[in-house]
Amino acid sequence: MNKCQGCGVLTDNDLCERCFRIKNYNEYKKVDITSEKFIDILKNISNNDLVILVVDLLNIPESFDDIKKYLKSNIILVLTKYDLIPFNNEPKIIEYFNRYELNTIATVVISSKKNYHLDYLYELIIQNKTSNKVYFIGYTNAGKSSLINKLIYNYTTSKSLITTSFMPNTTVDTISVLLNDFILIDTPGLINKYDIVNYLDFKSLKKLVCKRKIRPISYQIKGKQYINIDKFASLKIENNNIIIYMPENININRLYKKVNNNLYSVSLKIEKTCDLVIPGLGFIKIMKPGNITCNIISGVKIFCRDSII
Ligand SMILES: Nc1nc2c(ncn2[C@@H]2O[C@H](COP(=O)(O)OP(=O)(O)O)[C@@H](O)[C@H]2O)c(=O)[nH]1
Ligand SMILES: [Mg+2]
Repeated sequence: MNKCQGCGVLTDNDLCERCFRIKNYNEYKKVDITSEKFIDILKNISNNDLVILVVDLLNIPESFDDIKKYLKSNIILVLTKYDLIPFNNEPKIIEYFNRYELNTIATVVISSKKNYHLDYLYELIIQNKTSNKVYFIGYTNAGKSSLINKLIYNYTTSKSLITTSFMPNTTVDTISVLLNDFILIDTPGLINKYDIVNYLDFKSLKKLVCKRKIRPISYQIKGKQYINIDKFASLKIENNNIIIYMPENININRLYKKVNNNLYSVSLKIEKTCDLVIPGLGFIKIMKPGNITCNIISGVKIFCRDSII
């Protein structure tokens, strides 16, 4: 048995059946893995090995406590999918991440898709690696495998590709790839069990895929109004201004009276301007204090954070 080059699972061939089907037929199959496997991998990273923590700028986790708990190595924080976000104040974005108190030696904003800042990141890796291993960690779907593929494509003559997809848990086990004289190690990634991706079928998951830069949608809300976000969520808001940052295929509309749905209801008291985050879906900037009722698919945990823009 050897490891599948696409996802790390044990297989008799170079590529397992699932990766073969994703690559050749665009056919996806969801696999269930747990965070325990990833935590075991984290615990086994030596303090000497450099770690690249990959964060999706569109899906920033509420905290990094799990990662901080198990990881003692130096971290290069990589904020990716910059091509998708409609704000371009890089110093401000980088400064925003100070609040997480990660053990970072550098922070860089990149886009694997647009090859943005990959040269800079490559230099940082070369300068800061203290062993021949560099681990890529973060939440599932953050863009770890895409980043490794881009580094291999840019800086080696190798053609091997790790499987990437918009489905969670594409990478199943560690995958090692050689980047000249050192090894890049891809990992499955931590699962946020409160992320909406865990509760959607294939068709809905496809809607979450963001193909181009997000176009924010603003609403001035006078009196009591309802904002419907596809079948996924609905907000009851009074006298406020909001800006919605979500993928273009999500259907968003405003209603003046309530429609029945079987979503789970959460009441929020907003004290100051903040972002209301729906993990995996996007976020809504709420400009004024007030009460908001959010109806959401049961199991998804929304949260408020200081506004990033
Ligand atoms: N627009 C954009 N999409 C990206 C970027 N990096 C990754 N993605 C997409 O994000 C999804 C998850 O990527 P993947 O590399 O499989 O994430 P992983 O689970 O962390 O390995 C895929 O649909 C990728 O095409 C990026 O820089 N820009
Ligand atoms: Mg992956």
